[in-house]
Amino acid sequence: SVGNTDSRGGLIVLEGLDRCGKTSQSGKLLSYLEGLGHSAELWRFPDRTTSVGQMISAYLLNQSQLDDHTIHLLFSANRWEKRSMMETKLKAGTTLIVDRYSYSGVAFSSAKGVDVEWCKAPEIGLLAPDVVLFLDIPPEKAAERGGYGGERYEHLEFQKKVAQCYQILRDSSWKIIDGCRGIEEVEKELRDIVVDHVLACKKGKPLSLLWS
Ligand code: 2DT
Repeated sequence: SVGNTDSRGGLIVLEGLDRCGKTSQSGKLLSYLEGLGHSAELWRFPDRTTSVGQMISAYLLNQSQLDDHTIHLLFSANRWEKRSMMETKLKAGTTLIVDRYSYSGVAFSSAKGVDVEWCKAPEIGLLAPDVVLFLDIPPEKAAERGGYGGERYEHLEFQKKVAQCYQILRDSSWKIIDGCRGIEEVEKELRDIVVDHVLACKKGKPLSLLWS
């Protein structure tokens, strides 16, 4: 625990394969929470706006080559550079809806063969999500949805490996959401889960840290 028990915002993370619907659902959750009168912001990782983020973006666009460990640490650094702002916002009562977080970090790097424990180590001490909404969709189905861009990881064979790597990261903060259903049906399920967590945080649920 980082010791704060005052009313705070929730740290809500969406995870899943490319094309699972995370980004659309994140936007919908933001509007929903705002409509209920909650203070909320939409964040995403990688945050490509920082200088570290620009290095990550160039790598994802295949404009640069980096060793697997090096890019892993850049993704992690990109979360660390936002950590204090994250804590400030949460303690000020703002809920953060975060599109990808440390689980993407570990799943994508370990899918390349990097050791899982090694992947987790630089994430230790980041803020732990109050809930991880994992939008579950088979890689083949995600690929059928089309719209894979031309980025580095957007290939079926690699996404299959990522799907396996996500499995071993599941913990008690995860909710597995069937992402194969229609967008409204998924949205409805997410809304209730998120509101429950936002209220629990408001009532004083303490912040905790990764990786535990
Ligand atoms: P999008 O911006 O389209 O989500 O793609 N990734 C992401 C990692 O490999 N490690 C990380 O820590 C994070 C946050 C997932 C970003 C791509 O980068 C991958 C897809």
